[in-house]
Amino acid sequence: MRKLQRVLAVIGASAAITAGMATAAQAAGTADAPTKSERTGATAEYNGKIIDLSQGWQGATVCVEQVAGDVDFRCYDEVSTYRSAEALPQAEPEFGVFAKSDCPSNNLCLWANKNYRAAMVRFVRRGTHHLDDVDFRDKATSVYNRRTSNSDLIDSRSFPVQDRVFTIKNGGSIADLGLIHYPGGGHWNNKIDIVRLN
Ligand SMILES: [Ca+2]
Repeated sequence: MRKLQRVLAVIGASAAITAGMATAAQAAGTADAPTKSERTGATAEYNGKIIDLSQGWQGATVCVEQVAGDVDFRCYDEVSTYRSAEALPQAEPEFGVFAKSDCPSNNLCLWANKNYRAAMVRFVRRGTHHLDDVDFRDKATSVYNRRTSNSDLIDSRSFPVQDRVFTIKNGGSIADLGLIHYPGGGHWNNKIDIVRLN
């Protein structure tokens, strides 16, 4: 199953939908970017149960978007467990510390602390992802767009003020969004509400 998921990750979201997984894609908000009132929180499998990620991570430290299956995300509470399950290198500078290498190819990853540390959420499906669906709105401090196309990091603004959009190119990473200038003053730390994978 894991192998299949990796293969699908490479093929991409459109192929997954073609394979009859449109329902799962829509649940993740990738279809028509529904408004908040139309959306439900993302589902996640965590320690053998299904949780609603929008209501909190319940102790999880890393949540990984799934390409296929009954849930939108899979969450882990141990770094080592996550790395084993996802076939990532176990080497790490300090115990329990995340690293940029925890974000594999084709993914866009957000971390709660700078230098790619603390809680991490991983997205792989092309399209719009509302971070309040995964309880990560206004929480991202570092980002790695390990994809072959650019992605948009968006801070929602109330009409008539336009949303602020920061485009991060393919392969780009930012260790501290606090160093990125925000239009009109301030910085991008803890600002991102939506990510769009192109
Ligand atoms: Ca915001």
